[in-house]
Amino acid sequence: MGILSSLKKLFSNTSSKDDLIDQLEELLIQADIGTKTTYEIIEALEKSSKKSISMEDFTAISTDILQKYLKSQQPTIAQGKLNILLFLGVNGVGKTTSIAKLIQYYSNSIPKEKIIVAAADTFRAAAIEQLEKHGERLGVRVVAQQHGSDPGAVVFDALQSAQSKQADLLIIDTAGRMHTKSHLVKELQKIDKIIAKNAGESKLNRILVIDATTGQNALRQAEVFSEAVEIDGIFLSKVDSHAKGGIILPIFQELGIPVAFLGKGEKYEDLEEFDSAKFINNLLELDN
Ligand SMILES: Nc1nc2c(ncn2[C@@H]2O[C@H](COP(=O)(O)OP(=O)(O)O)[C@@H](O)[C@H]2O)c(=O)[nH]1
Ligand SMILES: [Mg+2]
Repeated sequence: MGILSSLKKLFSNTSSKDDLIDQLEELLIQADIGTKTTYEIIEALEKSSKKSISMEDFTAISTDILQKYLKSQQPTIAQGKLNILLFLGVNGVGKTTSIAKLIQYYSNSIPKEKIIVAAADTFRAAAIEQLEKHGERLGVRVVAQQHGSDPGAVVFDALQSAQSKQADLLIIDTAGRMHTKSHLVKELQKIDKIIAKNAGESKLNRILVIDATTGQNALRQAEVFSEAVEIDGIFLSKVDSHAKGGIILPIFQELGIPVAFLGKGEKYEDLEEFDSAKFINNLLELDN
């Protein structure tokens, strides 16, 4: 049962304010928005001087509170210099797919010959092929080396290529093997250093891809990647699934990372700029 139908049932069947608040608490916990936000909403409801709470009261109070912890921020593309998007995230969250969506998105404003993609997930041969296929279909150049080669070397190559072609946008795909945290952190720091050293006058945005279906584990992922490098924004993927991605609230509260984009399917056009009002409506299922 969705949140909305549960809410409707709750508001029509529950007469006591205390009972209602108890059950709302349960529903909010299920929405993955984190305990902090849940308790803030519950406290506000308890403090309300009204004898009974209507569905409208609840949505007004929770929307206000949720809004505080949702920040939208898309990477700005600087003119006349190289813009770099470094894509990070655990294997399978949707990095490569999301990169393909962004190539399509940016190719509205940037000529395709000024966009380059780097296949720095060298761990799996299939990952390189997957990116090359997208590059072919979308008509952009993919810089890649052999399977198993050093990701740092791929990034170095891609930076050279971007500079010699005076590219406007370089998007870097990476591997996100979480088998050992220290290995992952080291590898990412190395890539980050290579960019800092060799990217000249460029603008770097590090985008962490979070899979909306991951639930609470996503906060842990965000913590680990933030430990390695500074994260500038989140790409929240798979919002088309049953999961609504409430987890971005605790991530913003704990780490202050804003959300840039939502991925809503497997096609190139299944991309949206993050809009907090729309996100809250979807989270509370208020629109349908
Ligand atoms: N439904 C849905 N599936 C997605 C989305 N983004 C990625 N996927 C799927 O998730 C799987 C892993 O994606 P991939 O881009 O290879 O992840 P990576 O390992 O992080 O590069 C693939 O089957 C994708 O088609 C999305 O927004 N919605
Ligand atoms: Mg990939």
